[in-house]
Amino acid sequence: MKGRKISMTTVRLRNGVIAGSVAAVMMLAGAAITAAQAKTVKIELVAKEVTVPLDNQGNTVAAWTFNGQVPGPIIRATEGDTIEFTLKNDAANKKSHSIDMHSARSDVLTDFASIKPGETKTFSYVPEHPGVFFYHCGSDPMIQHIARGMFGVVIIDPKDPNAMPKADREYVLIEHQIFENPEDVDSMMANKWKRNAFNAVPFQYDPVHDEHATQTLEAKPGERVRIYMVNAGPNEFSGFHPIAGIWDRIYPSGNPKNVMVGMQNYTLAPGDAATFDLISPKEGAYALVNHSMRAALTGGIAILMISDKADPSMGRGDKILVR
Ligand SMILES: [Cu+2]
Repeated sequence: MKGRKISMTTVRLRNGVIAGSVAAVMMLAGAAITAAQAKTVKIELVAKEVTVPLDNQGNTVAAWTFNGQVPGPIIRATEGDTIEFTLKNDAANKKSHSIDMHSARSDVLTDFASIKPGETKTFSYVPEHPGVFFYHCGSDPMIQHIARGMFGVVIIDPKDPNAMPKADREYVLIEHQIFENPEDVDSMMANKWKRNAFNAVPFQYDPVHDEHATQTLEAKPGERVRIYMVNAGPNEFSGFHPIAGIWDRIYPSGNPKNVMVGMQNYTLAPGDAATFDLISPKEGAYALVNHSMRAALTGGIAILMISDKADPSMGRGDKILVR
């Protein structure tokens, strides 16, 4: 097309957030079309069978992962972008792996099908709904591929920047159960999990219940703290509650059109996700929990410290998913 210029750049941030390219500057007959109207985001995930941290004391476990980390990288784009997605199965792996992308309308038999070690697949889609979505490996047995760590979050920001109140800080929490023996699929089917966690490590953000925990989530009084919460399961429902707080707003599936206010608890089914906003009027602490006590007391607690001295880097940039 005469007068049309398209350029694309993919941006991969340090923290494993794979985010929007500064893409597609299009000029048609002298009229500029903004990047928001025509952006292509290239995403590449690599299935890797590696060892990852299991607890706050430095013990590790043989995991199956995306990009060598549990959870996998945050994938972030804007409603209406084109996502060009590539999955590679590392040649050093022993198992087939796949992607099940909840933010896509796609084809389970081709796009979501398993690939063998050394193979690669690519497909494109346009995320038409803003929100927060689960992604995971769907290879057989799916319960084991999820339980061993092959999951992550997709955040699709609304095209309208004013669709939701602006968040001052953002955090990703992906809840999941941990089984004693990652090879024992029977125990997974029997739901005999031993511990529960946000983001791979039980009590990772809870020095109250684990003296080896070294960090908490942080914010200042009056700030709107936005939690992107995913229930990776593989089996348990999660009743997400802020002890000592009330959710200012909850957006099921993270869509700004699905808004609930003044909520104490909201249930996420396995495979579901939602956006939770919290504002504290004063200094103090919240304990963000799955209010199912077995889940909370085996690791599903995250402390959100509210302080005037909150670290300005927390909940921003590479500290949205705190590792
Ligand atoms: Cu897998």
